[in-house]
Formats: sequence, C-alpha cells, structure tokens
Amino acid sequence: MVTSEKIKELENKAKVIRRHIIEMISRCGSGHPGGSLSAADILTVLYFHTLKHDPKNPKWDERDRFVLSKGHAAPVLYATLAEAGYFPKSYLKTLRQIGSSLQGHVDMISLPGIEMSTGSLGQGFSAANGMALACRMDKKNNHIYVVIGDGESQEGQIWEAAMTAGHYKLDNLTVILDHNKYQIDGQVEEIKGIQPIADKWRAFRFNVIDGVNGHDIKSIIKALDDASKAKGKPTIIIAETIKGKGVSFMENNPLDFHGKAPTKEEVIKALEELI
Ligand SMILES: Cc1ncc(C[n+]2csc(CCOP(=O)(O)OP(=O)(O)O)c2C)c(N)n1
Ligand SMILES: [Mg+2]
Repeated sequence: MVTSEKIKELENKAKVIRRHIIEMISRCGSGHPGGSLSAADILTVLYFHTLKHDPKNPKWDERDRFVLSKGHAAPVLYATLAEAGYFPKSYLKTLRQIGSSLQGHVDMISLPGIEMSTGSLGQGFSAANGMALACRMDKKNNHIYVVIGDGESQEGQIWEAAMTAGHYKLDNLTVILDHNKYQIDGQVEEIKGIQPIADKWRAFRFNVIDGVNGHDIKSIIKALDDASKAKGKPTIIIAETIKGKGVSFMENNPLDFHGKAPTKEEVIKALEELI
C-alpha cells in the first residue's frame, strides 16, 4: 500500500525531473524535450519506487536493470539518475558538452547507472532480453525493465525481440510502451500505424496491461506491481502518455519540440508551469 504522502512525493519528484530536462536542453541548445517529458512519470516511479538498485553501488549484482530503448530521451534518464544520487546534480549542466559522460544518447561505458548504450531505435529491447535470460540462467531474483517508444515500435527489431521474450517466457522482463502517439515528424497512426497494439503484443505471447495512464503515479505503480507478479510470460505495460507532458506549448507538438531546444523566453514560461 503506497501512502498519499509517497504519491505526492513522487509527483513532486517528477516535476523536479521535468525542470531539469528543460534546463539541461536549453542550456546546451539541443536535445529531445518531447519524449523526455512523456516518460518522466514512468522513470520517477521506476527509480523512486519500483527498482531494486543502489546509486552508490551501480554494479550491485542483485540490482534490477533499466534500459531506455528510446535512447534519444537521454535527458529524462540523466535527470532521474542525478536525483537518485548516481552523480551530482551540478553535472547535468554538462549535457552534450565535449568530454562529458552525458552525451545526446546514453553511454554505458562512460556513465555509471546506464545499463545499455542506446539511441539507434529498436536495439535496447534486445539487450534487455539478453539481461533477462542471463539473470534467469544465474538464478537471480531480479527484474529487467525497458522503455520503448511508439515510433520505435515501427522498427523490425522490436518485433524480433518481442518474439524472443515471448518464446522464452521471460517473466522477469517488463516492457513499458511510452504511447505518446507522436514520432519525430507527426502522428504515429498517420505515418505508419501500430494499432491494434495490445492485440499485437498478445499475439507475441505477452501479458498485456493496457489503458494505463502514464502520467498518473498511482496507476503506474499498480501496473508495475502487477507486472512483477505475472508468471510464465513477459509483460508489456501500454502507458498512455502525452508527448511534451507538463509544458502546455510542448504538448503534442513534435514539429517544434521532438528534438529542439526551447528559447530563453520559452524556458521561463515552461518553468513557470512546472512549479
Ligand atoms: C534506427 C533509428 N532511426 C532513426 C532515428 C532517429 N529518431 C530519433 S527519435 C525518432 C522518433 C522516435 O519516436 P518515438 O519512438 O515515438 O519516440 P518519442 O515520441 O517517445 O520521442 C527518430 C526517427 C534513430 N534514433 N534510430
Ligand atoms: Mg512517440
């Protein structure tokens, strides 16, 4: 049972993470705000409620694993890791600077806490399958989580990976689809539709938890709790989200804010909305 105080605490944490996303991207003048903001509540629940992890010991053998398959949303993962204590928050200022470990897409070699380097869409999920299989072989009682995008779901590799996870009955794996309905240049359903998405995952032998409000902390917690209890099948949580969530003029506006930094004036407006 999660208390209302804990829910409030998580809601506030997500707001802080959204503020970091805006500040980081505007400071360096490039990056992906839309898909970072849509995943902020999901990552907040994962790192501050669900995941078994130790920021002071990122390689802890018993840890759960998180893979951000939609690696262009790096700012949300950096902000979350900093808030969790993996590295000082002041380091967020170095996003996309030469020599920084915080590059435009996440790098597992240079940044402790990153389990898989991603950015080439479609690949992170396959790596997560490998982790889930390895943990099972080692008889480890931990869980692997992977966030994928809906545009990313047009990649063939996503479906190869889905077939693998279903075939091997990877019940230590949970996929979370950030279903924000937009990709880089428009609506997913107009560009190359993925519906009926829940049926597709069922056909790939997944336990499907759909209709989850991906911005409601309580609903995300419940979905993740249910996923961890599922036996004999991997789970997908279809999280209904809004691209750019939390900043009114970024919401559902991929042509301006999929991969572009806000101006100084826009930053002021955005931060006012995130108090
Ligand atoms: C293999 C590959 N092709 C193209 C790109 C360029 N790209 C970056 S993000 C993106 C759109 C992704 O859409 P979606 O998965 O819906 O992400 P979100 O809406 O969560 O930002 C594209 C095409 C890439 N990173 N990798
Ligand atoms: Mg999308």
